[in-house]
Amino acid sequence: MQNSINYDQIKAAAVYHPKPQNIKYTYGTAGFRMKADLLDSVIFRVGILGVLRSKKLDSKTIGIMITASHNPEQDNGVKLVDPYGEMLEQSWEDYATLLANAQTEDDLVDVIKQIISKNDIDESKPASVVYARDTRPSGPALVSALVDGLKALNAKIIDFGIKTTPQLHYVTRCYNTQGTMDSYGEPTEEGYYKKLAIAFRKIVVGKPRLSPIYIDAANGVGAPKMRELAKHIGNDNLEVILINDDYTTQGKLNYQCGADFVKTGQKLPFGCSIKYQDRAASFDGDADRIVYYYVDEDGTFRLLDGDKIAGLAGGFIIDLVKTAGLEGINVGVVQTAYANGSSTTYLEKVLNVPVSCVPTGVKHLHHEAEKYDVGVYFEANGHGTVLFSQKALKTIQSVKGQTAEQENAIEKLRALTDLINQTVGDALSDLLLVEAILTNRQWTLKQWDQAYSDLPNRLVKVVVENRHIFKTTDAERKLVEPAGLQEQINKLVSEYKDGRSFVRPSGTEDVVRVYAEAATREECDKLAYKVAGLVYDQAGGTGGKPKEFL
Ligand code: 16G
Ligand code: MG
Repeated sequence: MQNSINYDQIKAAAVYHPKPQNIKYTYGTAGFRMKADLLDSVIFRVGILGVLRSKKLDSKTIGIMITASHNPEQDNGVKLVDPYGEMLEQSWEDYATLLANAQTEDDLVDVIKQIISKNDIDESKPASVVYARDTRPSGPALVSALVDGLKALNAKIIDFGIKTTPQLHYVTRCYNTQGTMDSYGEPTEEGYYKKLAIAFRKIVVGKPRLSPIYIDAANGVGAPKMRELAKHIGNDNLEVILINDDYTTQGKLNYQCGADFVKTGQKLPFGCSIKYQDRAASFDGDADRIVYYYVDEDGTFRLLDGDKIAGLAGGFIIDLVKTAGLEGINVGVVQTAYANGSSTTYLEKVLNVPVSCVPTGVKHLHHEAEKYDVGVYFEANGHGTVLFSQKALKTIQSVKGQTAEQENAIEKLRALTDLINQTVGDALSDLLLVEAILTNRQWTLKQWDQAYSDLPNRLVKVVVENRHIFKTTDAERKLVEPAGLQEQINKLVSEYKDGRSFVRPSGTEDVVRVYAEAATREECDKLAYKVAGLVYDQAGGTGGKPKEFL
């Protein structure tokens, strides 16, 4: 009875991980995320949930990642990864929330029993969990809380050490597909690098190497991992210069650097002094986002965000599919409301691809992208990937080209299916994707940028008494509640050329976000702050009205 659940054992372990009073935890878009010192009991319970999920899914290995991505260093967080490397099934998010909020040991046991009975879980099934963490100083203590939770339910525990979030997603899928037809790769860090490096070399073979790429690693886990990956690829294929790679000095993680800093502030990260014609990119703290940038002749900062990457990747893949003569394979792109209006127009009108818009959050994009044979999804913030359906994979694997040109395109598509992380957006894999495409096209960042010009855009945060009164529809592009507010926003928007604006409650911060774009920078800023002011006045704004640019 090694595997069955011993409730006394769970209670005894839970005593060491008491839930603080007066806190309500919620498993949100990115799992649990908050100040690290509030997370001990939560992580212990996430361990328990991971074990239950594994038992439910016939002993498949579940992944658990301890990270708070681009948040400040004092925060931390945790999320669960399902067997094929996808986000935890949505219906289980509620169980995570229930477990986290069980106040006493007895409450905790009650919730566990509820989950077991609702899901008809066979308690005697063995369970297996693989976990990793990023470089945050709070990581080790949280890992030990996690391990206590896993041990309390006698799970098989695999410690994957310090890793990027996408590496944990990768390894989870590897464990669950080992020895099957869909084997995803070797379940090791080394296996990950090899798979990516081999694929990259296949795509760039015979093409002159580009100039070096500066990588701002946000002083996070992406720094050591990128260094490792670069070794596997070799300097003759890709020249990488790391900056903000100090992941051991406390206080530096994400501080004035990283993809989120660059995207939000639309400026260079600290420590980056690139010149005209240099090429640079930023990862976020757990290396699942990437944005590119350069400076123009006149020193203007130019950002190539997730939308630009979607355009670049979409265009390249469509060309390859056409050249390979695989007309039966449809390519589609998935975006969120934050996608720049110009990018959507470019995709629809120039590349002629279908574009879907879904609510913010990787799980929404991922699921929508699965509907295409080849589904490209990117959030403007730089999180994204390309998914190949079973049908596409089979075709690409088996088809034979009639001409050398066709065969070459098929070979490249084949390599892309290995190069691109199929589980989740991955800064390392996405970097190689972009570099591979630019190397093939022999494009500078400026040439890539010329596909379309972004409409000026602005994001403003509004602090309100209760952000949960905001309800949206139409992939978050319209407010349903508070009643009447959307009509007022529409009226404002209609006064600006190419104006667009929407309002949604954040899933990761206690704020409401206002997005606006318009034909000129000035108009865009005005629109953004007018809408923000409207929200503040009409929906319980607190702590000062946002009023810059008005
Ligand atoms: C999380 C999401 C990201 C989304 C962001 C929005 C995942 C893994 N991550 O980081 O996709 O863009 O939240 O944050 O789903 P917001 O709701 O605070 O605007
Ligand atoms: Mg991240």
